[in-house]
Amino acid sequence: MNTKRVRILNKGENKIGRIVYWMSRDQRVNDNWALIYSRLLASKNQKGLTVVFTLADNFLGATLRQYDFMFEGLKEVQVKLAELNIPFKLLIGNPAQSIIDFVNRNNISALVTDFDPLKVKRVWKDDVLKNISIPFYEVDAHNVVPAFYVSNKEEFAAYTIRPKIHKLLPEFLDDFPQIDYVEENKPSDFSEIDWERVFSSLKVDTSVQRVKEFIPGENSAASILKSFLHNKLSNYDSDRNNPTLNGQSNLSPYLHFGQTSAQRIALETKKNFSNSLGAESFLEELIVRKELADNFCLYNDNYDNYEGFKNWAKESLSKHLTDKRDYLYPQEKFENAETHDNLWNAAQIELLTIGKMHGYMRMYWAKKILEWSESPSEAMKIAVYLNDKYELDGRDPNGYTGCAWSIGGVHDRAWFERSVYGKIRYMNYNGCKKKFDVEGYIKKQIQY
Ligand code: FAD
Ligand code: FO1
Repeated sequence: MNTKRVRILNKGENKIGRIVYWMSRDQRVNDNWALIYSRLLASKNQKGLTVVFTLADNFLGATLRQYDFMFEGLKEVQVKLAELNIPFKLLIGNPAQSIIDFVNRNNISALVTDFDPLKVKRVWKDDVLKNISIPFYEVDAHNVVPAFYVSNKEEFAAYTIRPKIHKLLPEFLDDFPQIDYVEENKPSDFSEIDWERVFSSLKVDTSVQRVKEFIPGENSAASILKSFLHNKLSNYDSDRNNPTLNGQSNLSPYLHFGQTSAQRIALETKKNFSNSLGAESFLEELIVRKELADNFCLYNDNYDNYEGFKNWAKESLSKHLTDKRDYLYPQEKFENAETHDNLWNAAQIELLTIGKMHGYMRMYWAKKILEWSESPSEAMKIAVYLNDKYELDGRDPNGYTGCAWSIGGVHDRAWFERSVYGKIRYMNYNGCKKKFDVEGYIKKQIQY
């Protein structure tokens, strides 16, 4: 395993004992570098290995919809780990405190966790660092090229990070070793999880219903990938920006919860479909765009708010702060799809009902929130709030970056100036009409 995927958060004193993988972002057994590294440490120690997941209430505004999807995936993780004789523990309460107590009470000799650039995760890890003395490792199991290795600064745009990623792909797009059975674990290391009781004890917003379009879990992700590569990849480049077609992979909920590995998807695509028409643009999105989002969140602490925008954008937007808005809506008008624009409302209805808005519509959707809100910072707040409350794939670096791109021109260039938008790229209804059958898209959402 390429140890450049590992960052030592705490050297700590070495002792012989059980290894713990604190699973968080990458909630899967196959193709998971954090689990692979934990397995390596356990085999060196000839001691057992436990996987621990700390359950946080109301994670970044997540609702029943997302917790339901995540729980189903975690149940599958527990089953797959048991086949390898690895126990899975679900700890309730403050995640950092839960893991500190678990480590200090169970003679754990090293702690491994998966990399995540979000601020909330950094807080958890900092708390843990202050309260444990054993070695603590962070493994990037989410990106093909580790985010902390590909660049040590906030990248300006896709064109600046792309060459850095492409240069390193031959080294990091390598295959995954198998995880072998953990002899050292004993039956007493395992404990039952009362999933229903835990789920019903969650204090989450139950008004956002679970979705039925997407079957959660590692197995489902693998079959979605297979059918995408065989049936949709060849038309991906032409179809992916047409919201009336189902041309995208629909892998984002699985990537977000780590129920599939972007590296595995890239390996499959390159190995069996490299000459497919859509392969190149699919890999561009899956690797360059996605890893650019992690880079943005890793190095810009204001990734989720107006302050995170570039200066050129903030100057331009504030120059137009007092421009008259043709329409002005409060958050709940947006939330209830009650604007004057039936195309925008249809996109919001898709978000409310399906839990996954088409990628092209997300740009239009966020830019119109900028156009119809009293300020860009208010617009960013509303877009992030709605995105994280209703998107299955929300609460993700891709989402904060997507909102910042749409509203604040992050990773985009300045466009010719206009009212309200300033130099932020503009999109409008007529532009959509030229690109796809707007009426068809609206009808599809309304009848839903
Ligand atoms: P595909 O087109 O099949 O792409 C495959 C994968 O490539 C995606 O799953 C994703 O991991 C990556 N990818 C594709 N487009 C982008 C992109 N623009 N930026 C970063 N990675 C990308 N993506 C999320 O995962 N979660 C979000 O909350 C989210 N919110 C967004 C909000 C706005 C305003 C915008 C403009 C974009 C947002 N995106 C978000 C990015 C993109 O729209 C989604 O990743 C994509 O639509 C997911 O569907 P898919 O997996 O079927 O896409
Ligand atoms: N990660 C955790 O470690 N514990 C949680 O309880 C948890 C809940 C959760 C709910 C919704 C959601 O979208 C993500 C959630 N995550 C949780 C984090 C997730 O695994 C990802 O790490 C980040 O959201 C993306 O970086």
